[in-house]
Amino acid sequence: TDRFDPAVADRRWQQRWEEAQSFRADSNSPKPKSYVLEMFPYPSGRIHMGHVRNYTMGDVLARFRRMQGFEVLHPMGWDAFGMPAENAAMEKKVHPGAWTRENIATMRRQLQRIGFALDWSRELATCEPDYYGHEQALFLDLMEAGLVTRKESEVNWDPVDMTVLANEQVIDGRGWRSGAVVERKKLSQWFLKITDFAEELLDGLGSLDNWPDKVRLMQENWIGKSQGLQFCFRLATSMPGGTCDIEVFTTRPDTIFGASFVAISPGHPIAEELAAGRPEVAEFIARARAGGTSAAEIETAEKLGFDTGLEVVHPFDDNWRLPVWIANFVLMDYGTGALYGVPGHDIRDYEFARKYRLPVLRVVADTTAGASAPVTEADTAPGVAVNSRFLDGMPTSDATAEVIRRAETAGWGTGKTQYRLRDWGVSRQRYWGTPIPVIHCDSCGPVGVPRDQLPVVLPDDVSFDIPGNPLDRHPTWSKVDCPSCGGPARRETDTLDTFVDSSWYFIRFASQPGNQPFDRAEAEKWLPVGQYIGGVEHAILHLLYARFWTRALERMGKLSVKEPFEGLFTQGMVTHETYESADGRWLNPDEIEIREGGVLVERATGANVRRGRVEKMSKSKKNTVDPEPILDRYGADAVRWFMLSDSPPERDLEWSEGGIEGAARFVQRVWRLAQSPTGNEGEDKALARKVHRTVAAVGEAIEGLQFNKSVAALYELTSAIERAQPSASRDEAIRTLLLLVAPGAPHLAEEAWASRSEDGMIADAGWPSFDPAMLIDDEVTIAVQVNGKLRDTLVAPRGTSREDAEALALALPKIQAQLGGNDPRKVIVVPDRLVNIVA
Ligand code: ANZ
Ligand code: ZN
Repeated sequence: TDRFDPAVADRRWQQRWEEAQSFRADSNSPKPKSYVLEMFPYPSGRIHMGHVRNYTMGDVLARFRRMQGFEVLHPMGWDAFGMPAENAAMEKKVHPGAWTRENIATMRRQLQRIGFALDWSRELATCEPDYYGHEQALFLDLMEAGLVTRKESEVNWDPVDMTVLANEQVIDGRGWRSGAVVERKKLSQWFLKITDFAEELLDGLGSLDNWPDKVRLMQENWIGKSQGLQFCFRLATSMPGGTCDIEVFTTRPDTIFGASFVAISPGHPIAEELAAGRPEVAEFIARARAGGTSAAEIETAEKLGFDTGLEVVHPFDDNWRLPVWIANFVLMDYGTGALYGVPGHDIRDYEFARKYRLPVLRVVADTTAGASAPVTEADTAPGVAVNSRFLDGMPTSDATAEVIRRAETAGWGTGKTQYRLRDWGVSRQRYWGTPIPVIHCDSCGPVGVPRDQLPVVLPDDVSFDIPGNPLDRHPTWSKVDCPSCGGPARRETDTLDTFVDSSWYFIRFASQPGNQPFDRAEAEKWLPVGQYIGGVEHAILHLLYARFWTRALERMGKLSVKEPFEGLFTQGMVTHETYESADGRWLNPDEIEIREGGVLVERATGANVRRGRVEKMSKSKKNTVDPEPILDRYGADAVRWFMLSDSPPERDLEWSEGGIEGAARFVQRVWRLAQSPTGNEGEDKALARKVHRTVAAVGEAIEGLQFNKSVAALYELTSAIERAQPSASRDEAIRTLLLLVAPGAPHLAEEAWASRSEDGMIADAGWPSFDPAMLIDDEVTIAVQVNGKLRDTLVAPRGTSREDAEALALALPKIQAQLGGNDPRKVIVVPDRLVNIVA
């Protein structure tokens, strides 16, 4: 047939691959192993273009590796716990489980339509007891290894809904449902001791050569190692010598003579002590606690302070007193929950000092001459110490070392390495998550659930009619006997952060026995993941937690892998124009029509539409394009091809009608070539060389995840074949073309392969090799100038003689036209480069 029909072919080959179990990963295969993984999706409802792009990239690599002779593991599953399912339960009255499983079914069917080379036999969903039960076992392992702690920590509290809110549920300081101003509230919660691994996690970044630099840098900053000084201030009212009243941590000991106040967190024990006796302090603390707990919320909130009236003594001067304030920007769980403020050189301190009229001193300047320059904004750059007594003139780093040295010698402070990284709070006061396998007993304290009672399964009979955690109000679920003393006890009703689920799914993909989380020997055959592909939004949390989890398993002797992801690639987003109606509504591309002259109108009303910016596809801007109708119309390969073709994969890809149509045309062009008669004779050396070059270029591009480059090389080869005369070389070129397009357009490749009566499926074919000798260019392009001006070029064999080059140049029609029938006065030839004709 003269047209490739994806409606028939897609289905056919998907079925064949399925029947042949082509993409099943055999852990016992003697072949070298390759593990290709894309971040597994959250089953939100339907596949979106971002998924399609992400999974197409991984698929091309997985298919390429398979053709290269690797045993490939390319699995798929579902990050299935989380808030949206509970929101759906509250809004639509469907059970989170039913909602999630239905979405999984839809999205699985959609992914299958795109023809991804996935090992579906390893599919998993984190919301199934068969997954989270093993996670509970791992949690118990961590508990036994001392890597789990329970401590008080602040959560976002919605005082109207009387519920804990996730950070995402706090919008501009208010609860997303109630609109009430959110408060910070202390709760006892479970933490994983990721801080024990801070140095290791930082160090390990150095070995991740195949990670983007920007991601490594983001992790480094997140871990935030800083060298500083921890020391005690003595209250002016306490006796001199040895008293530690307020301990502070600073990374800038060099600025100690610029201190103008000491600030403590609203949660600091001294603040709480003062509040007990003074209602105005209690009232201030309540006010300071309003607003969310996220760093961004605290950073942007207005600075609030309360002068306690207390004073402390400067460590270098017994007569120097500093006032003690309670300030909302001081975090309780960082450093010591207290600091000394240096408004001249710290942005937050500056803002605070201006508001409360505290002194602003300059103690750092570019040079000693700048000592009296006024401070008009916090000057955070290093320089030399000024107005700082014995430190004057010292560069910042020396001054820092000097203060630490003096503090340590005199015994009032110690140099300290500090990490910004906090322990990982994993308690969520939610239903749709992995139940934390702990039982609380009044006499025994928290006790791990005995392993033979795992999994602790979520109860199905829950209601979402009122806010809060349904597990808390379930009539029976939490009432259990203490596993230790047998007395009445209470099941933990917090569930695990969903980032725990995604911290080890790649291990479970590699090995999934029924009786344990994974089989060590089998998992180690596959791990680490060779290439991990996903969104840059996971650059910090997910990737850091997974690294931690892997190292924790390693430390516990359960896995000898230190880094889970050897290669990481963060792909760009899929974007689309936005459209806005005359009355300011965002319109979906479906709702508009292009009239003559490119004028956009709203289909329903005929009113003009404003073309907005190109932005990431999102529901809120209504600029999404649903992949499914596109698949119906163009077939899987055109969609896949477009995802690969238009932009470098790390950049954004703008969805366009023209782009998908171009991809669809390419599919048909390849198909038409494949239908040309075979059995031709004769050699076409130029074409053969082009084929070898393309094999080399496409292989190198896919290896480097530069899919757009591989596409460009294939466009070139296709055009070259189209231009060539029938020959044995051309037959061979078409065959190779099919092998090269197979990772990107596998249905087309299979259908064409079969139509040419090739053996077996292309999915089982080997990647073509190339002859390096054929890569060397033996033709050159020679510039032809007339009177020094470029007029034309010619292609000639390398090493063409001066005489031949001159003759070829003079025979060019454009040059003859330039000469107008006259003989040239002189001809200068630079062999293989240039012919210059002087007329
Ligand atoms: C004096 C000073 C002077 C500071 C100066 C900075 C600049 P990093 O570098 O992020 O680790 N700090 C200490 N504990 C804090 C807390 N619980 N909440 C908020 N801020 C706190 O930050 C360390 C710096 O953050 C410390 O150094 C302290 O302010 C502040 F020109 O001390 B600095
Ligand atoms: Zn007990």
